[in-house]
Amino acid sequence: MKFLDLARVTIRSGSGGAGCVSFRREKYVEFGGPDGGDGGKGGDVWVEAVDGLNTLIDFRYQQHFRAQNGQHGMGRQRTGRNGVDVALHVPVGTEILDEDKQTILADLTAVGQRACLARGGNGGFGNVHFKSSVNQAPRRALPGQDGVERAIWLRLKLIADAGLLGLPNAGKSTFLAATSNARPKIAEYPFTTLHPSLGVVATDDDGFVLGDIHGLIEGAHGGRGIGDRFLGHVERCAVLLHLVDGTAE
Ligand SMILES: Nc1nc2c(ncn2[C@@H]2O[C@H](COP(=O)(O)OP(=O)(O)OP(=O)(O)O)[C@@H](O)[C@H]2O)c(=O)[nH]1
Ligand SMILES: [Mg+2]
Repeated sequence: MKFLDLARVTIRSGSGGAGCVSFRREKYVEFGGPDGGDGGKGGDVWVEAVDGLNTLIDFRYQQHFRAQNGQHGMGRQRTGRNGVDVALHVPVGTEILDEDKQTILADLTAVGQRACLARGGNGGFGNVHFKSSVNQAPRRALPGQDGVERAIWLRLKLIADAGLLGLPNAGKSTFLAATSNARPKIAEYPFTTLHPSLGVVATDDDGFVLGDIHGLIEGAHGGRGIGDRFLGHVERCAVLLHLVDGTAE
């Protein structure tokens, strides 16, 4: 599976349905009162952390998500149907950032955790709401509230208990392969590892997750080598292991 840890998506919640202007029509009933129903509420946009995903690659293929609009109100005091919500399924460890890439809107760290990113608009009132003693035939109804449209960034920070750091070729991937069930690519040239990988280390009780990232060289903070792009993936680790090549000068 291809690895992607940053994605921009646009979302739009549903607009509310409009209220209805309608009057009761029945045989032998003169001047039947107003009976226009309310519009339904628009659908919300949610984000939910799910099991079994470890990349945001899906969001390269689908970048727009919109929830359904609410149905308009109808005569005979019928309320419109609410719009269906839409949910973005992301891997555990995904942060949701605002368009400025700074403000954190949500941080999903457990399976099943969800957050609402855009609320659907409320439906408008039908003309039943506007009847009064002085206006028994109101021809007024409200339109539905508009949905919210916004762009957000998804940033994946893998969840590992321990993280491996070190210069390129220090043996990080070899260490991961030797201790866990992961089979990362190992070779004698620097920058073999281009994407972070995780492995589960079996212990007597539960086991823990070990994460391996690319090598860091002097000046990586300024973008040399692969830079510090994937450093966020070891940010949540409780322990960091720094591997040093014992044979190097
Ligand atoms: N002699 C010796 N060689 C090792 C040891 N550990 C790893 N190597 C070799 O060192 C080379 C680099 O190992 P990797 O595990 O790919 O190194 P890495 O830190 O993941 O490197 P990058 O992913 O490029 O940053 C490979 O050719 C390994 O076979 C060790 O303990 N002793
Ligand atoms: Mg490696």
